[in-house]
Amino acid sequence: YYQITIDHKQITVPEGTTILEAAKLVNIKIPTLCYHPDQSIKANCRICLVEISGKDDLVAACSTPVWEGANILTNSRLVRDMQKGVLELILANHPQDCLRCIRNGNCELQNLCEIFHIAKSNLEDEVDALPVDDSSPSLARDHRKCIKCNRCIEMCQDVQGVSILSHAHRSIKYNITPAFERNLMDTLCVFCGQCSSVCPVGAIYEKDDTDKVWEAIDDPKKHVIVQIAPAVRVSIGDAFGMAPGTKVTGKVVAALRRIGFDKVFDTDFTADLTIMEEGSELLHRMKDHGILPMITSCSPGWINYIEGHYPHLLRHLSSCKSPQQMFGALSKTYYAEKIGLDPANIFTVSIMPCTAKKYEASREEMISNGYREVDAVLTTRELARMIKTSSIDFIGIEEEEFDLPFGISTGAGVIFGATGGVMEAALRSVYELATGTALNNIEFTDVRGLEGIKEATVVINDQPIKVAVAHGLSNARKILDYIDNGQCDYTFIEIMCCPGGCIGGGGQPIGSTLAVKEQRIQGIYAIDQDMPIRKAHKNPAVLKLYEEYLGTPLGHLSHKLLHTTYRA
Ligand code: HC0
Repeated sequence: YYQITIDHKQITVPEGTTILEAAKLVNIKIPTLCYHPDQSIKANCRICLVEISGKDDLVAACSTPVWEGANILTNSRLVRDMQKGVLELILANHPQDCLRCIRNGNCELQNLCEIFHIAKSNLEDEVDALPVDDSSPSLARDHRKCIKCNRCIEMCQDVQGVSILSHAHRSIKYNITPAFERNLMDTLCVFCGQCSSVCPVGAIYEKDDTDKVWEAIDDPKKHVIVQIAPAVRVSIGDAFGMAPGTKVTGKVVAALRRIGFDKVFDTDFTADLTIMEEGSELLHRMKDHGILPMITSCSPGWINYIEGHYPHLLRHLSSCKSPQQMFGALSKTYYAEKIGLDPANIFTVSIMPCTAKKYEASREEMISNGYREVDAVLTTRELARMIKTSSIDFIGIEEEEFDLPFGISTGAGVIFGATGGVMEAALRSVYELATGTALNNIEFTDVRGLEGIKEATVVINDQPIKVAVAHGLSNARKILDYIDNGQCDYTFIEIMCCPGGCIGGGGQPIGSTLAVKEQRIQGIYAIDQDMPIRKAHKNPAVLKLYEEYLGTPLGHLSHKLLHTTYRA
């Protein structure tokens, strides 16, 4: 332990504590910009400079460990002048069009400018005008706004292991970009959007599709329906200052009706349907010596990854479309028939925690009955903006229920939103469908939580079945390498692209730290626990859909509408 002094306050801290961490212990907030609580220390923005008293020396608080007798000043004249100077240098190379920026009001650089009262930079705005890359349906990059903090690179290289974003050039031309300054669409980017969720400014962000949705809502000829993904109900509250993990399902439903959607449905319904199809596919492969392990196919960033990086393993993927697309397919067929509308006049929107879902909806395979299955995908962040634009008091709005027939779901559907949830939901059903006996303990806790790769063994008809769950693409890669090396004895694997699963999706409210993700996961399992039905194959609306329309799981119509193929 070391005895140190910060701003004349004495404290004792363990060896290895940084000045930034020590200051936090005595409630002193040193400004930061490149620092992120879940990432490595980068120390490249220099905004956290502090003074070492008596030495006329400045050090970066985020990267400097304390020492015995250290006497640190965080609020001296020198510190304030230097911090403000650093900020002005960053601003000299940053467009000052905050009013038109997607991160206006939610930008770490803008916040610091407010704190330092920077009304106008003393330095001229020197920004060069590289064009905005809006080549992909998921993400846009505005090079001019990048402050070179490197958070996106760490996310892309270390956490996701896809290494699309990297450094280029030196000095004034130094840039963060894909190789050869290509557009994202011309790379193997998986569109997970994890870069956008750690970007402190508006340099990389979700493609905004809200105008498209407003246009459809305002068109009297269009019947506009919407589905909400499992993870959105425990995250959108963050955007309105609610505690992370708070369940706001009924409020989102009410808000969507106020916005003007004609029907409000639940993706959890088609998550249950996915279990019927995927569970049946697994049992079929196990019985008929099909390709094993079978791997889940509902996370679109994961699909992009395996298609781009491990195409020789595509036969391991389940052929099921994701719940988003199953919903879309049914909306243009079964639902259109049921309500007697021409599918050309049905506009289907989904609210997803995910930027890759925008790309998924745009794939040419995702056509049913001659129509695009999902017409527009909004991330949680975009929906929050629409709710604000509509002057809705989200915290005060009274809860409402989903519409029928796609509003009935089970606990199995909602846990899709957390890593391990699809596996747990599948096991709850596969066990009962295979054995014909009731499963008493339905909580498979071995596959829950934030550990990168989780394993479990389940005995079905006296046969031990080994399963695994991975989230975050660098963990997915380890599993794929086991399969490649012939070391894999798993029968079924769940892979989700984003760390934490969809609750940690790249389209979730800004500030989705590890601590926030943990709270969202608790929120998801709490909803499951409160549900009257917790097994997908017991969902009465799903059973009715098979009876009335689809026939049987893996049957002809199910195959046509609910399954897909992949691109090598
Ligand atoms: Fe997910 Fe999904 S669980 S991918 O994370 O399967 O985005 O929440 O909507 O489609 O249901 C995302 C979340 C979904 C889908 C579902 C799956």
